[in-house]
Amino acid sequence: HEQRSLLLHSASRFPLPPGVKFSYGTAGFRADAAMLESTVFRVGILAALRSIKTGSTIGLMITASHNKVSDNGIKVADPSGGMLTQGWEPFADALANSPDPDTLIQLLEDFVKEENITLDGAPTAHVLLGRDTRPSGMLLVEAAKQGITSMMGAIFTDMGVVTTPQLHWMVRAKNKGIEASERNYFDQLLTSFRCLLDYIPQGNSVSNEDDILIVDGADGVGGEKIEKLKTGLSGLRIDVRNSGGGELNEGVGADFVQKEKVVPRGFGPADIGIRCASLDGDADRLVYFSILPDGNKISLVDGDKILSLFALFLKEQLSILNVAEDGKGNNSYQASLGVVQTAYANGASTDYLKQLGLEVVFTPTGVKYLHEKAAEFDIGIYFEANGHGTVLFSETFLSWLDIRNHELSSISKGSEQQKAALRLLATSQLINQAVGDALSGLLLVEAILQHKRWSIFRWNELYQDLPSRQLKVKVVDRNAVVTANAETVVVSPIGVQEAIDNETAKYPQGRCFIRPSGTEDVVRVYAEALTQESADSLAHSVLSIVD
Ligand code: NG1
Ligand code: ZN
Repeated sequence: HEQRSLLLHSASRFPLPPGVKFSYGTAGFRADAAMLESTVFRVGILAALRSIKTGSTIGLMITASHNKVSDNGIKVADPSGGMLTQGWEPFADALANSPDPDTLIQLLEDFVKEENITLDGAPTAHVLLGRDTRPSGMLLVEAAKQGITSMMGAIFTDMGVVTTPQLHWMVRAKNKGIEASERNYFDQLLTSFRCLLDYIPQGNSVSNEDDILIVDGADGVGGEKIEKLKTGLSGLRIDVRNSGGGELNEGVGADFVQKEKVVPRGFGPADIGIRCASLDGDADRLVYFSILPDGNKISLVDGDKILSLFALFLKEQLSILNVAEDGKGNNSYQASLGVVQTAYANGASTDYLKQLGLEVVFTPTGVKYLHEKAAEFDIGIYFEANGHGTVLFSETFLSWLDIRNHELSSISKGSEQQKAALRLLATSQLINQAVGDALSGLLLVEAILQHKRWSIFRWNELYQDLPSRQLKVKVVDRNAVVTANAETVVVSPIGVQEAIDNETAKYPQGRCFIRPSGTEDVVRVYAEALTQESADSLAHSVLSIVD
């Protein structure tokens, strides 16, 4: 009928490029931007279907994050603002790879039946679109629009150039009935940041005028957004560099800084001693660093250490809150606090977190896994070592906190307990509940450092990272490597794990694992050991097992 001919017509304008195979991967589809038009068009259709199915607004973000400027990608945000439900990933793969319009339509018909999606009557769908600063984004966003509108009843709102976490935040807000504009996003961040500064313990609030934070914007979208944020910001001085003048992600950004451990472009000896931070190209990753005396190498403060700082602060607030007036713990709520890491977390961070008495859980790489696990706690903190992470608060705990805050404001207004309740509430507003967000993460780090009157050096001393090395290697078929136990063990090909174990055993405190990347055509090797030399040597010998 009508829908069918509409789809046939538009699909014929987006032929599949020959000889490529698309896979939804750890972070949606990614490839050379020139290959992606048909994929983005098809994901537009998928997003419209997902919106019809859920009765909610869905997000589509066009970005290739920290990858090079000639790449691009597309991912879907579900109604909660989180990643696309894993159950739809096989459909996304099939859709992206279907060879011609007829097969595509057959696939859609089958899927619609299987998922009980009703297209009769007057279905409605709404998709929020966003893109990063990549030049290819403009063309690709048009393909997405074509995909969306080839489903009858589907409309889109183009949010223009936004950070990935902004788009996810907007989807979440929209579905909660909150106005989903950029202004609202900034207002929420600024208000909750202000609140955290207002409740800094007496005597700690003297802010040093010379104290400045320098942010490397990776020449992506983050820099310009921080500039906007700054216009409403007080209590923090930020200097932004690499905010779009140079080549995206080239010698700049969180991925570069974390992997290479050298200063990004635009930084140098003049910045020694200053607190610096790096975002990635779409501003969902954040790492901190300070420049070492040689003016080129850096001391890295990675995602694990951001996680540790958050964990320490939140644990402290919870324990202040749980000391009841009558000393019997009345009206206390045993909130569960847990942290989620991947195998890439530095072993020293895991030891530190366990010493704090926290529950540490491991999942495979990929935000979707970490997020899901963190959502099982009242306060769940997750971070990848590369700086992607956030803190999730359960609805139950937030409701309790809200009531408790009201109680406290009548029985002990201004008490330490009430302040702790307010700090926790503000943190839940500041930190993005949809996905890891460099901007909100940065404000939370800054608020906690001021709260504790800590320098970046004091923070970095929480524990000492074990030396590590990450390598990657192109192989014929990376998916021949199959892992288990949160990617720490290779189950196939047979014999590989044994060979890795044999190598690892040669190094004191050695730890090593391999896994196929979900975003690049490589197998990744990670090694950790007591010295940098041994971490390097372990990584290289394991690399030669794979190669
Ligand atoms: P892959 O390529 O699957 O390792 C990388 C990161 C992930 C995650 C995704 C999405 C590493 C080792 N891996 O995934 O943590 O951030 O990109 O961007 O950093
Ligand atoms: Zn990113």
